[in-house]
Amino acid sequence: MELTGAQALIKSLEMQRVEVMFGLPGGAILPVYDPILDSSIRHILVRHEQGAGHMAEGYAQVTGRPGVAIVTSGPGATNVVTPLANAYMDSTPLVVISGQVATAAIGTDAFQESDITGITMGVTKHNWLITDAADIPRVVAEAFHVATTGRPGPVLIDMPKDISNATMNWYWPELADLDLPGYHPVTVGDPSLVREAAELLLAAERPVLYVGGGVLKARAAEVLRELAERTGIPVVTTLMARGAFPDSHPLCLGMPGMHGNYTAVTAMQRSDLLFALGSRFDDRVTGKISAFAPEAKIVHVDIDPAEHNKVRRADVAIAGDCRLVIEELLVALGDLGLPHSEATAGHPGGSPSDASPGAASVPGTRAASFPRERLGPWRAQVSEWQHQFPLGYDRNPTGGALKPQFVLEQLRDATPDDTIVASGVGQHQMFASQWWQFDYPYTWVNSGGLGTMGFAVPAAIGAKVGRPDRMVWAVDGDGCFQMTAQELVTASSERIPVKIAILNNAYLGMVRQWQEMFYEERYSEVYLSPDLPDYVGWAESMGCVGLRVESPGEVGPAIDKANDIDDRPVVIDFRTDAFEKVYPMVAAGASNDDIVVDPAHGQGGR
Ligand SMILES: Cc1ncc(C[n+]2csc(CCOP(=O)(O)OP(=O)(O)O)c2C)c(N)n1
Repeated sequence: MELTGAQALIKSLEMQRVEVMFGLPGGAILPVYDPILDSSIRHILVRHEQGAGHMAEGYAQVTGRPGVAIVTSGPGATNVVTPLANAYMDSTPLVVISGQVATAAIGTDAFQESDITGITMGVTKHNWLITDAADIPRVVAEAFHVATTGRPGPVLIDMPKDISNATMNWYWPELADLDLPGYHPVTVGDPSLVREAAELLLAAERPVLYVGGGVLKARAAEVLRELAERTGIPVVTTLMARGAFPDSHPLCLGMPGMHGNYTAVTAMQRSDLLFALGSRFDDRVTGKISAFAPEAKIVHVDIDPAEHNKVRRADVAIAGDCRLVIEELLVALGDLGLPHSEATAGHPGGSPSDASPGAASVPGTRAASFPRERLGPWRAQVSEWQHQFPLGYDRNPTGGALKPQFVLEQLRDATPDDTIVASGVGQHQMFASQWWQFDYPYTWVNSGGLGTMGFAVPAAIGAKVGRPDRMVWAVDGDGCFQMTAQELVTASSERIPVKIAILNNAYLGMVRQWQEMFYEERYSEVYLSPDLPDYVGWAESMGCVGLRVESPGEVGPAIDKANDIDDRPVVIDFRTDAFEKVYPMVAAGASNDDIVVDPAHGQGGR
């Protein structure tokens, strides 16, 4: 069958069972837009290519399937660089297709030419410039394979216009036909290392399971819970791993790090064994690295061996998929005599997509001295910290100010437990991560590594496209909202009923907080105004319902109203206290020992 390159590209995407792509056309990609009309793939026309990339990320984060974005050459392609960098940092599988000028014009500074494979080399797992239409099916198959295997990540396919117009004979490659020399992602862990890790785990007195986003990528939430319950070891979930272990579980300590709660931060700091699963010892988690968890041995499980010993030397470094390694570990623990779990069943958190056929229970062979009795003092200490330092804020503020934490508590309590929450970057992101109760995996969509303002609105739209059955809220800052709000036009026209809570504190709040704390209250370029723009008017002009909330008593009714609307997006402009700060806080570069609990209320966190 003879096809044009453009037809072959769309057919290849169909072969990959792509159901939706987010994009915006232009000259160099025009030939590819024509066969989209005859395709089964839904195309969502965005208003800015950055929106396309973040929508594809939101879609990928909640479905586990690769997100697809399609853009034209030059400015279309450069507009998607931020989402590529974002997806690279957060290991999100993304396939971006960019148009390119005709091959004969490459290198001539042709109209709308940019060297996008060069530009994105550092922010993609791999990229391809197609120079022969016959390569298209193979390159598409390779691109999806690379994006979704090993440590997931973004890839880019650059498609010159003459290649789209050329003809080729259709074929579909087998896995063995792919041309990926040197690409052999690991899956299972080395059994002898797993055994060593199991022995360390059984010998520890103050262990912590330090869970990162890799656990979600590996769809390992269910086996993680089995590991925690069988060993009785407390769990921290990083910003990228919220939901990987239920916040309501008695073993859950919540989020560690710069704005983590006191117990999670301090448990890691005092631990004698940090069992890191799909986490990367990010500086926002470790604080001053030389002072981080000084007495802890480290077991580091990561599918990407480049993460091992990058920041902190591991005593046992296991390269492998977190789900498979935890399954191997459960077997090893059984062989070493660890009995079945204590009765902590009945907590939510797994999802059918998490089911792991090989993760069945493992018979214990002999009674072990470990671990729950021995962990008694450690767990008692952890509970004491939780009791002593719960997360808090001023619930009776002078003048009836609207506290952002109050808004989040109300929103959390008025929405279904499996609501998907997307956030921007700043104080509102930290408040959302602290105050939401994440009991289900894949319900928290956020920009953890790159920290991209403007992520929330398009990511929420992509998430709603991927999970139309779920309620999707974006929690955004007023600064972030102004960066990508135009995508609400996309959401209105495509009838994607996302809901946006703007925590409008009239400032670039997180930067204001740092200027207050570290620059002697010298506020430089952080004031935004609460009224300009008029968020309600803006929302309505974009086809959304716009609501404004100025006092605590209006919060509940407005949320109820928004929850009842499902035929268009809703935006609520919450006028929150401009001077609220995020606590607890470990200052940048400080030791986690110097965590500052809320000085006004003498409280730390959970
Ligand atoms: C694209 C981008 N530019 C700048 C920053 C630096 N930055 C981090 S948080 C922040 C303030 C965000 O303000 P807002 O969206 O109003 O949220 P708030 O902190 O007030 O909740 C800024 C400017 C960033 N993270 N991303």
